[in-house]
Amino acid sequence: MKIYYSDEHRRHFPPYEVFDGGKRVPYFENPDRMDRILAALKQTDWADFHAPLDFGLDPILAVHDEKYIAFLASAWTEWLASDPEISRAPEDFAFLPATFALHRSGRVPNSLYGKAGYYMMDLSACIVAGTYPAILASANCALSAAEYASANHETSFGLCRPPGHHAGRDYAGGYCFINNASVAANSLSTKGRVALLDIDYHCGNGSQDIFYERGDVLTISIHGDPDFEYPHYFGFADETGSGLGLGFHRNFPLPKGTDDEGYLAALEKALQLIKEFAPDSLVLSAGMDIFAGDPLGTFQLTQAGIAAIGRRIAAIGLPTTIIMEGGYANEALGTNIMTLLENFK
Ligand code: SP5
Ligand code: ZN
Repeated sequence: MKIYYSDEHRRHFPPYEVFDGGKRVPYFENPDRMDRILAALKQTDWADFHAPLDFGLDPILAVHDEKYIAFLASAWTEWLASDPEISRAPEDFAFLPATFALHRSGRVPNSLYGKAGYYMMDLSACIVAGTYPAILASANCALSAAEYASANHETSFGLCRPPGHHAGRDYAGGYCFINNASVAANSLSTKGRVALLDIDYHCGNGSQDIFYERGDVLTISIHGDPDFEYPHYFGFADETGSGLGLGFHRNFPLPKGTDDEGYLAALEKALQLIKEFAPDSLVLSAGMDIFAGDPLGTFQLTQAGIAAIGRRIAAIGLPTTIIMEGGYANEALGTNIMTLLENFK
């Protein structure tokens, strides 16, 4: 299997994030995640690693707001220039706002902190010196995987970091800046109908936002119910798209503690919808935070459950672009992703 990966992600390693209750904790979405996956995949005889191609900004700007991307590109250097305390020890800091826009008016502030509160939904999408090159490389991994899958009618893997599915058209959040899976799905949509299935533990609110009014890309997310889980404001079952997109978005919110059986029942329904849509290709947002014991999850999926998920998705027989999303039980992450992928090789 072709796997697209770049070491550029290492440049994005914020020293902390802020949890509920204002708790400052070490950054869960860390480079060690990739090291665990690389170690596991390098032990197989089927993982074929490639550096991503550079697709430039056009495919990114096809799904993201131009001013939002410009903010991501310049925020760190502007911040550094604005505050001598930061420039004395930049590696100790993460650029984050302390004021958020809530219901946005469309009036983008001119000030840097104003922009940050406008373009960020939470305190986890921290910007550091290397964030921008890392997110571009991550998007290029997704695009490279999509191009290979579509040209060869095969399954490929974009080993993306940072992840992407929480990033909307014009906002960052949940460790995500550029929505890698949506960038890939949008590029594939120029060649045919696309389904984007999101199995990360958290609702793929960014992908939902990006394709909400489109009928040519079916988006489906299976996740912890926003009634108790992040991202709190999106991912309810009655959100089904609007305008031309009405009926082309579906959410499967599941209870705390969902096990293999409960999860696979929801997956069957999602796969049935995908079959009815009859897409030409599939994008899979693959978050492994569904695994039992994930520090950010509550589901109880076993390794056998993850294998079954892979088997059932592979069985629908579509060329699939698999995109890495979350998963924070680092010790198990390599084995989990290998267990998922080996069904598609
Ligand atoms: C890509 C992805 O998986 N992003 C997830 C971002 C989740 N951020 C919210 C974290 C809420 C943490 N709750 C911790 C419970 C600790 N027991
Ligand atoms: Zn997640």
